[in-house]
Amino acid sequence: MSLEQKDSIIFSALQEEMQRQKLGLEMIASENYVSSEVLEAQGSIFTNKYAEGYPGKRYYGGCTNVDTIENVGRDRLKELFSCDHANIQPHSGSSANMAVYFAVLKPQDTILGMDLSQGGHLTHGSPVNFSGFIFQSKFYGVDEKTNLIDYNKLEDLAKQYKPKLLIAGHSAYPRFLDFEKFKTIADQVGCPLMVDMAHFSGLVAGVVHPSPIPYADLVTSTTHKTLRGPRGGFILCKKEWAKKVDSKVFPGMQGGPLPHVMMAKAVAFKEALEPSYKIYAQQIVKNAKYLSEQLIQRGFNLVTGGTDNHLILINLNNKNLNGKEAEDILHQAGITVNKNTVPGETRSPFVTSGIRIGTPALTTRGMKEKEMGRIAEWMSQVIENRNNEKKILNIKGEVKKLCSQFPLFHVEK
Ligand code: DSN
Repeated sequence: MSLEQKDSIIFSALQEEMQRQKLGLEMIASENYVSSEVLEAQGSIFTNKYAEGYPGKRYYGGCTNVDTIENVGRDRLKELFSCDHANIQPHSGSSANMAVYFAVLKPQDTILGMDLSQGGHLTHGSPVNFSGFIFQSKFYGVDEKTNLIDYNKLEDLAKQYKPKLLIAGHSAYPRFLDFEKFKTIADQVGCPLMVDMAHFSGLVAGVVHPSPIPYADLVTSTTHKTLRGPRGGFILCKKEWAKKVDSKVFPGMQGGPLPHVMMAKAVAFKEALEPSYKIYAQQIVKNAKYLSEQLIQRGFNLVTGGTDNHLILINLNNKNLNGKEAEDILHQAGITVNKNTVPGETRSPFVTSGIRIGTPALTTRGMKEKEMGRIAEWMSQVIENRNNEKKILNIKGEVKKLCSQFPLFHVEK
């Protein structure tokens, strides 16, 4: 029996989601479209298998094939990022971070991470997250004028708080990070440096972003953002941390891994090792830079005045609407973005003063600078004409037309 016959409500939600993904402009900076091969792997029968443990050391029988995919996945990941050790079992970026914290810290130890409201991540010490209630979290942020990380202040804070772990990484910072500087500061206070490269790991793999590997003691990432793999996480580390990290992922924090997801990760890592992936990563950045210029020309206020990576943060105060209103109105025109806090935020995280946009998913569809120019114009038109329903519907029609010219391979097959 097909899914359609067996479970019509779920089937119809899937159909509608396919239409949404096909006919809309996906501009959430942390999303992407996986290849049909990654999709095939994640939908495979490996989902049936328990495989607690690691290759050659499992707590279940019948793990020969899981061992193969996990070994291949780890080897590909080590090759991709030139690192000593890889663990591909974390179910997500959050669980990768949790395993690293458990490997390095004791409850109540101090961590120093980037403030969530200034571009950091929930799991870097936010009081509403496990990282904030298990550990003493302290934060660094950006300079009030430039909105760039204030490394001098960071150094002072590190000396003041003496963290047991310094965390670099962000979910809404449009510039490169100075990993050498982070490492120098960590060394000064005698703590390890963890880099959460979830947002930009695909750019590191594509050699269009500095690599944290030479500097960081431990690196975490998701697999589904710029890296274009299945939803999941991984950890890379120097040899001396390998045993501790592995034991904190399993049995410390997780039970059985998700073999179908590890398989899909391995497929995605192979794709990222191919020369075509470098061209993809270059185009993500070219698109983001061009889109930035086009938005600036239309009077948008970009945090830091542009971007080095795949994401753009827009402060909407000069456009007289908040982040939530912008997210809603752009959605009506078929453009998906997310509201986001901006440095110096005065509104709640449910409202915000900004939006965050990104180019990884559009670039996967094959869109280039020409399309970025059209999108900037539509975004501007939608926001300037937010009370003009007819105008917004017209733009929605244009968006659909553009999307039909850039089919989604796995949906169209
Ligand atoms: N939620 C992710 C993002 O959108 O950046 C980070 O985990």
